[in-house]
Amino acid sequence: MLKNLISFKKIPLSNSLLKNKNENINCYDLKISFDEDTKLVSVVDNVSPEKLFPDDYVYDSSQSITMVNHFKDCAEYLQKRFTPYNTLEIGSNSGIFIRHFNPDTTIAVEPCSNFAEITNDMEYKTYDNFWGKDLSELIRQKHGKMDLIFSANTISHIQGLDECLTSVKKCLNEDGIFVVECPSFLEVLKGNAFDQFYHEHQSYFSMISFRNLLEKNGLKLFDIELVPVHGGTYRFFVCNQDSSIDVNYDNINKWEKEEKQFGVDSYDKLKDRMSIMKQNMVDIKNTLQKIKSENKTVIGYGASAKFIQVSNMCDLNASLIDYVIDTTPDKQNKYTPKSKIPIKKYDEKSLENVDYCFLGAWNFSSEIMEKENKFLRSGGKFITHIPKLRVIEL
Ligand code: JHZ
Repeated sequence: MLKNLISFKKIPLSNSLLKNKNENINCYDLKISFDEDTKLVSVVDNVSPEKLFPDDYVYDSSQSITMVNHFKDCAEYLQKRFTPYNTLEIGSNSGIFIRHFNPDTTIAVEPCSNFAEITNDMEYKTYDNFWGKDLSELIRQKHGKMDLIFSANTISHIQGLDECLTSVKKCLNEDGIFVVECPSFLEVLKGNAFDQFYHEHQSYFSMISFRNLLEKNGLKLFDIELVPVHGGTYRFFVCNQDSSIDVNYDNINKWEKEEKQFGVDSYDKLKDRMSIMKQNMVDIKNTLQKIKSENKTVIGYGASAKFIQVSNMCDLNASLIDYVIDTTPDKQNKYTPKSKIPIKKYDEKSLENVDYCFLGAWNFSSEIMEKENKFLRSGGKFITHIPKLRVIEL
């Protein structure tokens, strides 16, 4: 049974940037629900995947050194641990992970054709379709079953999880491994990261809910790790239900205990966490209003999907955040949807004459603090709202 956890009215799609300020934009209600049966927290579907992931999708995972290093290390680790002959990646974006594999035995799925083109040019056969029954059957017929299927920040974007998971199962060799990375819902809660709620993020997996879904679809969780990207990411290791692979019960039981203690499987406890998140939203607007009343310059750092959510959930606009800087060429010279904050190109002089930077890319805080040490040393300040609002200064 689905129960409403938190709802937001008229929220634009987080990556639907405006080319000009007066462009019309579609907004949709954002309703997050809790399923008492599977314990899954998810968006109540109301936007089609084609609208969410168009052929000019702007998010490029290669814009951060942290992510480039993360996926290189991950690729090397998985090849060493599982020695796969052939590999499939679901949701390959700009090829940040797949580039560390042999193109002759590796294929990819990426529905955003602007990104599929990049990996096709890198000689990785890339299907620019949405993952599901039809595509998985085509892949199985053409390429056979896979030793390794990898998917980062994509399974949590897919509507229709049962079809998604049975399609994975059908493409997996008897002793094949399915590795999934996605933000840990436990860490989302610990960080009060309300900005992780957006239409692209269909599911918010706890280990408990993900394991329930796997079991429902003939798959088994055999190990789990927490990796320190995107505010805390779970790396799930999955195999066929009847595979002989050893299950790491120590790890799994440890996380189950921690999740239960925190209340990720309890509707009432989750409701309490939502109240803390709501307070976080109020604090952001109040603080920005106060700082702006002192005539300070405040800009956003990183026009992430999360920044755009913060701007709309907290009802911000360019009178509170003058503009936001970002390194992604496809985001620059556009506006955040609805909140209409200009997005400017990042360069070495971007922080000159700036008093405060609101950390839109808070998940890259260490990378950014290191890069912007000069700004901090000259008295510049960062504002972060994770896990609660605070100013960072030297
Ligand atoms: P970043 C995306 O979310 C969308 P976003 C998606 N739905 C998803 O699941 C997660 O990723 C994983 C910029 N930047 O990675 C680059 C700088 O300008 O937190 C990005 O635009 N300078 C697929 O969009 C943005 O910030 C920098 O130094 O919330 C960060 O976006 C750095 C480090 C980043 O993901």
